[in-house]
Amino acid sequence: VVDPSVFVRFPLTSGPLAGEASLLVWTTTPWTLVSNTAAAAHPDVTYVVATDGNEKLVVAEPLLEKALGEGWTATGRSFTGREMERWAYRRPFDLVELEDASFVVNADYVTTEDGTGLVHQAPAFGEDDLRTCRAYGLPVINPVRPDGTFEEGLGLVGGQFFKKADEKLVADLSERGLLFKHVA
Ligand code: VAL
Repeated sequence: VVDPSVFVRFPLTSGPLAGEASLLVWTTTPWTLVSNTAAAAHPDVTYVVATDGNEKLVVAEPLLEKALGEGWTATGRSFTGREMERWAYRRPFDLVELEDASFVVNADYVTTEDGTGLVHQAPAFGEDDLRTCRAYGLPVINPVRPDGTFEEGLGLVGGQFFKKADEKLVADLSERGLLFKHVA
């Protein structure tokens, strides 16, 4: 089974681009977006604000073309990952309770090989994520039970097997205009 990769808009709610641009965040495990606590940026990478004339997305400079494709250009505004630290965003799903989270963290393991240079963080499901998020005092959210199903009462994923939830979650992101790209 090849994991799908999804590119998701995380609308910024604090910092200089609040209400104006979204982080474009990449993940290969959409079902873990329910447990998102942060988005990781490399402190030394330059991130650009790109536009298609309609909306603005933040991506790592070296990945602009690869991530966004034709029709997107840099606006001239850029920030280092270090400057973006703690910018807050609206998380993709609010199915579980979460406080004092949903902001940009810095992590050295983020690369500019694939994706957008902004990596979705779910500390319950990744070692790097756990280490990174711990350093920021972020909680570990795990709504998946030992049998691999989501806890009941979690809206569109409640009771579902985690891998099966991918499809529903991606469809929901798409309906809400948050899905930029889905590479199956
Ligand atoms: N960070 C990883 C991802 O984006 C997981 C472990 C959540 O797919």
